[in-house]
Amino acid sequence: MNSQKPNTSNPAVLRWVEETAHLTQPDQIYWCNGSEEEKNALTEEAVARGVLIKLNQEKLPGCYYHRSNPSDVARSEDRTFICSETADDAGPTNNWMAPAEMHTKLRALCTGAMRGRTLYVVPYLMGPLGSSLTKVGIEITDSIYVVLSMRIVTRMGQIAYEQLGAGTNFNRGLHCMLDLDPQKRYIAHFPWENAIISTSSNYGGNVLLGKKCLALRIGSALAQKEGWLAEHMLILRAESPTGERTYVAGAFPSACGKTNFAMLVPPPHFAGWKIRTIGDDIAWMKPDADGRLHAINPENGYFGVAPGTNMATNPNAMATISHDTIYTNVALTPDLDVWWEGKTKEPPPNLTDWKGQPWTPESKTPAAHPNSRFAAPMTNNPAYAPEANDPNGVPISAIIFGCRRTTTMPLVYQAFNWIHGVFIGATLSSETTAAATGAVGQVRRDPMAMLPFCGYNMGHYFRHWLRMRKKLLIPPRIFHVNWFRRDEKGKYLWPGFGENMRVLKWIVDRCHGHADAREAALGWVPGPRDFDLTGMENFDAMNLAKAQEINLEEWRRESLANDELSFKLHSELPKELAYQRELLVSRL
Ligand code: GTP
Ligand code: SPV
Ligand code: MN
Repeated sequence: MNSQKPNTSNPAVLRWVEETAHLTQPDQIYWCNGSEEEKNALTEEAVARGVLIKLNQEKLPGCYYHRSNPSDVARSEDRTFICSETADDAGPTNNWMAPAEMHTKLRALCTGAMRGRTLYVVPYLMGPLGSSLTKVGIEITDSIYVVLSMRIVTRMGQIAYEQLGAGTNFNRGLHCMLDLDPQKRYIAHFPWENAIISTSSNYGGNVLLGKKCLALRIGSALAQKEGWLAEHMLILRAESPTGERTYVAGAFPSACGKTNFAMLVPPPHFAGWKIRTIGDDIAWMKPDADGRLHAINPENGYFGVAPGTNMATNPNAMATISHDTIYTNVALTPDLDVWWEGKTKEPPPNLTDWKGQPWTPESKTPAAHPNSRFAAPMTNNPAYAPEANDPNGVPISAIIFGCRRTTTMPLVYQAFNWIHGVFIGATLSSETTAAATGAVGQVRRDPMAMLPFCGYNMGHYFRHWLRMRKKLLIPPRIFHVNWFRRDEKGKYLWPGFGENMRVLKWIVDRCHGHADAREAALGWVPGPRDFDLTGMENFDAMNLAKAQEINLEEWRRESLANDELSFKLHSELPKELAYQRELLVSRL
């Protein structure tokens, strides 16, 4: 390895790396440039050190496998802190610690933390080169797995120094793996310093600092100050057979279907419709001169959920991850192919599970961890939209709030207007998933799918959303969807995946005034003739009515459950949302 000389002359970068090296005392410093040769050399080294396993190169060219520590398999929300000046700035939905106190704690943990190790300097961009929204970050890490993953999910290397120039405005991210002891795990954000420190983890959103930490937590705090939105949203282009393009953003909580929706393949009845992916997890959106909200995807790759992904549910994802992908915590076949629950109907007879243990279909535990993931470049996606690289972003016509709820929430409804839409987003609730540590399947309030990602006071965040209306001549229409409602027997009421095209079509038609709707208690809903069921097997208007049912009794309970968050935010809750609550109750 021969990159112990800085590849930038930016004094602020040089000084910060020097200070950090002084603190962490690595054996050597490696300055990443993002080149192909560098990737090959680092990959080879990771394999030699046992950090990565080379997969079957005939079946999966350029693919590698990583197993994380079993105590380190998902985001740790209880160890995630917003260290703003006051607890009020972080608000009641975030963990807070005073910046000075957190710095003292972390300085102690990071002192000498890289002894005997390499300190990697990872410069990266969040956003296309040259966009007014794009941000520069530098992550200092002692994890070669993080370096190789950041190279996939961000625009990493020299390109970041190009955008930075002689400037001092870059996010300072420090990641020390330590010994992965959960007690030493901190994901600490310092919005006022544009800094992040992450310790004792080596997994996903905890350590790929450009993603949740910079693009969402620090990003949202910045967005509030600067008048834009940093959101946990997919971005897609829906193109009609006549070539009309509609851009849609969707906020669904973690593991609730963003990647799948962003890569949707329409069923045969919708031949001629094309869905293209701009982003699958994060949107940065800004009111533009045309009075519309324009969105960019700050990421350059997907860090997606493996379980459930297969040729029927998400063929575009399967193609995306067929080469040049890093897999984490999936299961392995004897010939070093990958497998996870739901990949094939019948599991292979013999596997090595995500912990490295032999596994057979009789085993009582899953072969792949439920939060096992892939990291793949977005240009691998057959449905990749080249607009993903457009510095001006794409104009958003619709925003969809999506949830995972077994009961209560209908398949789709539309907000009456922007403020009602903000209320719908603010009261979003969803069942917890394996994307974060802790219990799975518990309904919780997850406003705008941002509960774990809003870097400041949630009440102020709602106010920011409400104010955005005044900056928009043509505000996006707002919708709510739920692919996960079930019947009494536990069967999904809606087939989901490609069939979600039917919902998307109604949404797109509503944006252009092509589809009718009926006024219901929750908002506008499709009438029976406005929702295309042609070509569906075993699904008729009766099934749709069941998926769309609004049960007033359930909704009264839902309103009370929502009050819990309102009480928590009390004085900071914008009055508009209290009025919307009253209006909803009056309609129930
Ligand atoms: P994060 O990356 O954690 O933010 O997740 P995500 O929102 O991108 O969710 P993703 O698309 O990866 O889906 C999560 C899980 O839900 C996977 O197991 C999918 O197979 C499953 N899923 C996605 N869409 C649907 C759907 O329409 N119906 C059903 N039943 N399951 C779905
Ligand atoms: C999420 O949890 O919403 C993710 C995965 O997208 S992680 O990058 O681990 O946060
Ligand atoms: Mn996500």
